Amino acid sequence: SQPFATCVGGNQAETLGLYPIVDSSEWLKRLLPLGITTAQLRVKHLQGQALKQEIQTAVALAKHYRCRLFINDYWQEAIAAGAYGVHLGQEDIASADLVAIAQAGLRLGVSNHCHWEMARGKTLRPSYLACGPVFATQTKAMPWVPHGLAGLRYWSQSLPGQTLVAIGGIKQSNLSAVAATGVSGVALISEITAAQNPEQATRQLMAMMPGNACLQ
Ligand code: TZP
Ligand code: MG
Repeated sequence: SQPFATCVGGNQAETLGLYPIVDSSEWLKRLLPLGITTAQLRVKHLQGQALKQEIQTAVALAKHYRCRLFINDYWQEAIAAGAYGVHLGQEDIASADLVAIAQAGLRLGVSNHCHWEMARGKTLRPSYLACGPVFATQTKAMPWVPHGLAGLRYWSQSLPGQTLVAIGGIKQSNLSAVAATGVSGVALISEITAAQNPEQATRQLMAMMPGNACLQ
């Protein structure tokens, strides 16, 4: 299998594709067999040994299905489990050891909600910059003005070669327009996890974003 590049691979755009964010390895068991190529484990309800175990289970599943799995927040547990990457918010940066993450060979994704954060996020040279919210969302309190499609186009044109991930309020009805802005990945929570039939919703969303590639 391909060795993981360090998190400073930020000047090399890659296609991340449809990027579901879920809160348990149970979700990954349901979604990864469908061919998901990038996913995030965003656990907010576990700690200690249970958290470590959940991250290890998720990483093992991701390796089995050759999916790029980013672990939200828990960078130490992600390093210990040999995860593909870590996803951090700007508020997490000060307390995270970015050098340790890079030296362990993990990728880094960073959340960005406004121009100021995009500028700061860019200086970290992450594997991808997440731009959100694209549209209004109920999933997480978002006191920022949504980037909108025009904002996403602006970022993809002004940061050529930078891997960008769109997030926030993305649904089947707007996915094609979001993908057409030139972003490398499209992250979604509720459109998948709150769907009546999450597997069917995922298949339909994937079909709208062809060309997803698994790790070799
Ligand atoms: N960061 C920016 S928007 C968002 C996060 C975590 C929530 C996205 O959830 P949804 O349900 O896809 O709008
Ligand atoms: Mg965080």
